[in-house]
Amino acid sequence: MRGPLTGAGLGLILSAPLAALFFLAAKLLSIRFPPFVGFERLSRWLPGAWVTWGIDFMVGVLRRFRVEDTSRAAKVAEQALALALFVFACAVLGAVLFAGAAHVRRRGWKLAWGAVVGVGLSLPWLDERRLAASIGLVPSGFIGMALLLVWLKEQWRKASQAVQATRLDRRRLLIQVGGSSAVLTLAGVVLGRLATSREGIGGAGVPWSAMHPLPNADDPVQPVPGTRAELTAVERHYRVDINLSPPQINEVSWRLKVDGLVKQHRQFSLPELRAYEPTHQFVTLSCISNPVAGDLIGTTRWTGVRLSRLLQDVELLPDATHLKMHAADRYDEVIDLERVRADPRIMLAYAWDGLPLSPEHGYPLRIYIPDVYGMKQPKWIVRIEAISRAEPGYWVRRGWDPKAQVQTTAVIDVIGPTAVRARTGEWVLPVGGIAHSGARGISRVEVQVDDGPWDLARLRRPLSQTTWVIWRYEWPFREGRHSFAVRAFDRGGAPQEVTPAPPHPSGATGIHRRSWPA
Ligand SMILES: Nc1nc2c(c(=O)[nH]1)N[C@H]1C(S)=C(S)[C@@H](COP(=O)(O)O)O[C@H]1N2
Ligand SMILES: [Mo]
Repeated sequence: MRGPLTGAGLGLILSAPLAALFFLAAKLLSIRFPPFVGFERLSRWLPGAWVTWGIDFMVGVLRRFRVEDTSRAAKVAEQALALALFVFACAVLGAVLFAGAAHVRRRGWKLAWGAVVGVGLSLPWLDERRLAASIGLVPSGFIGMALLLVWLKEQWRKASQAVQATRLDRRRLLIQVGGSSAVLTLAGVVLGRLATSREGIGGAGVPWSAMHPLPNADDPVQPVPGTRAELTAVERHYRVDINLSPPQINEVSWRLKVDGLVKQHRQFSLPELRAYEPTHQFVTLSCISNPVAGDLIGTTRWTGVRLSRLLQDVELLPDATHLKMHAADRYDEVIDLERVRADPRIMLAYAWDGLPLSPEHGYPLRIYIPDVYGMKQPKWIVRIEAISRAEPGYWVRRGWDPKAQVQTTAVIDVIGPTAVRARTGEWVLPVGGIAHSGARGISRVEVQVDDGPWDLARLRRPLSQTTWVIWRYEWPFREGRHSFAVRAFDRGGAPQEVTPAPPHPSGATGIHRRSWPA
């Protein structure tokens, strides 16, 4: 038993320099970081229910710790998990290697065994999108590590068999291995970082919002200070997707392919798409995993080409009824052609707030579909395929609502912090927040304090029919501790769902409550 354990320990130590080497090499070869590839593969592979549970759990923990930016923290947590998985695999490699090598005498066979185990364990980390480069890198890394381990096993044995000062010899070996590992790790990370800083992708320029007033700037209903920003800065917009690092797409070689049930396959370059008359729309995008009052929701100004307009230049065959959108990360979703033809707001977007999409948010092209959660709206689109029937998309296949229509919700962002003197002379406590109902708008927001009646809040004119609405309420102040609740009604007067439901499978519902003072 000592053998495999020692092997696992040495594998654990060596996983650090191997990861650092991969980090540097991945940058230089422009392939994805192998530990991330393995984790992404696993997350696409596991049953949807497990992944959903994992995401819910993570969002829950992050919220409990009141993390500022859930989606960013979640990505960091996932990346840490990916590294942990990689370290674990290296420990397994060490254990298997030591266990097997104990049964072979000849040095040649030991080395052969090392190579076999190395190749075997390298398979899950290969990047299928850059197979050649990744086959050049990953197996050699693992084989190198395996051979090093075989050699170390020999050294370990010698150290153990030395006539005297056994402990010391072993300790010296460990210190040597650990020390060189640390140095190599540091070097790999530093060099890798240097290689990254040279990449610098686009994104330069001035956002639209820095040069233009918002369309509702003159509205007399101003947000209560402490309400979230009405227009989310793009770098503060939540990010949710199935990747640990976003697909890096080169605009020069990228094409939007349109094929399937079409008379003739078409390809569009980004300049060709930009040459169409652009359409602009203020949009609130929300993740279906967003809990009531969560931060997986954001609003910005989308620019793109109307999908219905683009389709005029593609000859669809009569039996085409749906469009399947394929993304560079192998994400996919399907949309009804009737809906596309009926809704001119549906666009293929290439800009947010006047700037090209960032790599995280779908550069170079993503779709906007009003009234549905983000899961229905692929980023990094590379291909649109005309098909003749509905098909479940990525998250639908994993158990989420096929329609994924945005739920009506209202959120209290801020209470107070203190009562203020109103113009009428009485003391009021300002309360403010947002309400959102996809593209169905908000007609009414009501606030209830303690067991009092539901009272109307004032609504600020929204940026568009497809964004959240900012509301505010002046509560006639009374001393003591109070509980505040808020509820919303959509444009048609339909009340929000007040029964609490978790995000899975159809989006979170329920009344948001807060007490004051906190
Ligand atoms: N290609 C691709 N598109 C995707 C996803 C993804 O994983 N891959 N995630 C979807 C989900 S679940 C959401 S909530 C939105 C989030 O968009 P954002 O990260 O720009 O806020 O992207 C959607 N589009
Ligand atoms: Mo999402």
